[in-house]
Amino acid sequence: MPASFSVMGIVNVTPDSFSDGGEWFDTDAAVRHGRELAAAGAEILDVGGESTRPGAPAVEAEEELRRVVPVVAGLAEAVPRAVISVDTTKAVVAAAALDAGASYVNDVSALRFDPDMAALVAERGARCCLMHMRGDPRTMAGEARYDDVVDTVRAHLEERIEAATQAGIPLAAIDVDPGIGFAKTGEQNLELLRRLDEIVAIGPRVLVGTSRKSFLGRLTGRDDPRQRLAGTIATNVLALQSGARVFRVHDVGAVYDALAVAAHVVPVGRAAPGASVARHG
Ligand code: HH2
Repeated sequence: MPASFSVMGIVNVTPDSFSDGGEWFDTDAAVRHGRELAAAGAEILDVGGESTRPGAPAVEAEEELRRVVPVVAGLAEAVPRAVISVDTTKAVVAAAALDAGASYVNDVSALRFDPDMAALVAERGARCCLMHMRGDPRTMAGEARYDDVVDTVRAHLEERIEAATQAGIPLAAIDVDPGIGFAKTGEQNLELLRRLDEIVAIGPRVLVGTSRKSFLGRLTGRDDPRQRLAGTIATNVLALQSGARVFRVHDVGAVYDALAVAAHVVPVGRAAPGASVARHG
């Protein structure tokens, strides 16, 4: 029996994302892109309207709503079998996305930036991802100082799981993410991947997001983020081997195929809830 995994396809409805800013800014283009990602194997479609690249400007809620909600609604109708995720730190955006058909909240602040977010996720019975980050995208580059990055990330995620469950979110509805590239140096990203089993040991399903990130470019000499697919595949396959089960990527087809093959080789761990290796037709 192969290991189970889910691919989360990235639908950036932004003018300024680090690798594909502007490509899917138009609603129809974003919905078309999401449909293609689902056909290529994405079980989850992660719709975001605010870039989190280091130094990215904040986006007002009104503008984020305008970007994200029509795309979530379009995808919920066009790809009803997909799990639609909203990549936001704002409760008002998450609420509108949940109304429009999303059922997963990917909050890179792990429910910290908006005091209404945890209660919203709990009330709506949504699934969520709690990710490690320090500061915010404007300040995080200066905060990559740790005695032991893995120990710090693990303790932070355990604290955020406690906060989320206290707010009424069931443990089974929580995924955790070490936040590759968020307030981390390249070496710290590699250390997290090397010791990812320590994050897996926390308990919840682990999501990783290495796709096209700059540490891959530095290791391979690839300045253009679109040329970082091989590095993306290598890190995702290694993460699968370490027990991660959700893979947030731009290039869904290639990563899906790599994981589908690797899943037949890695030891089968705990089954991930709701995960499967069947590609959507
Ligand atoms: N990375 C990005 C955005 N959201 N969410 C989770 N859970 N994990 C990640 O690693 C993660 C994330 C950054 O990638 P991208 O969306 O392509 O870029 P941008 O933030 O510039 O739109």
